[in-house]
Amino acid sequence: MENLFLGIDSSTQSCKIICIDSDEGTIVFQDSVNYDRDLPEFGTKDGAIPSREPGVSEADPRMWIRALELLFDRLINIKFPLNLIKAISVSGQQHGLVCMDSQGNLTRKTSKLWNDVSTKEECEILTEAVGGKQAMIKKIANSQRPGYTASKILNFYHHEPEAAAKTKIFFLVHNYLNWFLTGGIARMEPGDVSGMALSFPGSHQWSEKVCSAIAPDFTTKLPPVRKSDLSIGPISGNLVQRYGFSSTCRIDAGSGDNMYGAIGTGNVRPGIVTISLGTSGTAYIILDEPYVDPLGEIALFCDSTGKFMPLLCVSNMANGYNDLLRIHKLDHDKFDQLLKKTSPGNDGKFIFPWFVGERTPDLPKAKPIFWGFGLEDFQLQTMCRAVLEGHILNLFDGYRRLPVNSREIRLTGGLSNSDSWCQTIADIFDCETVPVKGEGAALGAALHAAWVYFKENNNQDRLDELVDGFVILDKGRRKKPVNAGAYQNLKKVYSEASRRLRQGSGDIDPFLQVL
Ligand code: XUL
Repeated sequence: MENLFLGIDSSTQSCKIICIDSDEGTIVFQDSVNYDRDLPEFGTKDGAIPSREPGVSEADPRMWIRALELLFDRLINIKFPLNLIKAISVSGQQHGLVCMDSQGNLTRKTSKLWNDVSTKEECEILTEAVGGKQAMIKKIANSQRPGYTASKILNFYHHEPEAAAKTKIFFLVHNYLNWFLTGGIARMEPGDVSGMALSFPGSHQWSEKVCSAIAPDFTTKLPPVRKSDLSIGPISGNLVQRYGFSSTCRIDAGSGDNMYGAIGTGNVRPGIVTISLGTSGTAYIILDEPYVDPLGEIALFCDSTGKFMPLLCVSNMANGYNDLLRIHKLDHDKFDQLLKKTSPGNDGKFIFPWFVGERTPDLPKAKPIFWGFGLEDFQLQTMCRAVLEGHILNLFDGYRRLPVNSREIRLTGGLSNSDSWCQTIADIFDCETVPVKGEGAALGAALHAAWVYFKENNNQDRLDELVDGFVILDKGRRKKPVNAGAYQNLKKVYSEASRRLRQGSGDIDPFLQVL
């Protein structure tokens, strides 16, 4: 156990850690803390504080630190040799905003998360300031969406000007945890920074137009952005004292959860597609050069290895499915049994699964829509298939814009454990799917920590070797498309109906009515 590396994934609903032994090629420890269950004092549901205000999704950043402390306590209790950990890397949910004063106090008690869609107005203001959507895409390779960080910051300046004035540092989630782990180092890196929508990914320059539309002094509050493949400093003396880490343990740059999901699923070179089925649904590829979607529906981010990462994100994925299970007291097996009573394509019935508004298509205030249902169709089995297929049709509709033609899709995230999900994705995408074993982003973080450590200490670039040694495809659960024909027309119907719903020709926008 000479070379241990710790990966931490601070995600929407939980904090997971994985410790790898790079010499043995083994995972030596993994554990997780679920915020709702294990930290009830923070009062979250699905990782966010329930809010009456439409579209608001926020959490107390101290909860993420508390989760980490709880996991370190558990390691101490089992006498884990924390002193042998050579480096730690943090994966964080993307886009979440943490605001801090010069003393390290939060100037905003809660952080607006990636799935907060309350900042549509601010997106419009920023877009107008730059000269419209096309001009914005030209400047930063992305359109402004409420999920991204820029509009969250403008919203803070608008609604809490005094607190914004007191703020000295604007952070993303993983930067905040790095700040805690190092005892005060404030650094950013290109992967997560590209999700702020403040710069052209990879350009190393804040967009003057976007930033000045937020506040004149705003860029002085953004920490320096350094390369993703560097460590940022040693672990803090305080954590060495409390937990027995070695004082030489390094904290590496860290990144967003999708960037680390890519590493944890072996997606480190062009030609591979990953779909992550978590609270959000994402599909991404890695490219050597930037890809800019003229409609701004596919985001352009940097990855955490110096390349580019075009990414589709839908905000509705596990939510509709999990709520259906909860409300009807179903488990995955019972759901699958019910599904067997229906046939693929559900005779044309599906749900536009826009339960919490939607990022792609860009409908932050949308509501779900039942399509094709007659009065006799509201039976549980029909609903089950309509929810499952609705989620996947929605994902596919955005996926078609990714510049890729893949023969195999790698699946990660909680729902990749369900064979119904894996098979239905294979059928709707008309492409083989294979789940990747383990926790993608946390494993990616541990592998990144090891990669950076060996680069900095032994001058070795072992990324491919580490990925090949640790990323295991669950080949026994590979699914070939067997019902692709059932979805050919349905996909066209979904796409065209979605387009018409959004076209809008009347004087009210049905997606903006709060009834
Ligand atoms: C991606 C996105 C989500 C979060 C989830 O742009 O917003 O996938 O990263 O943690």
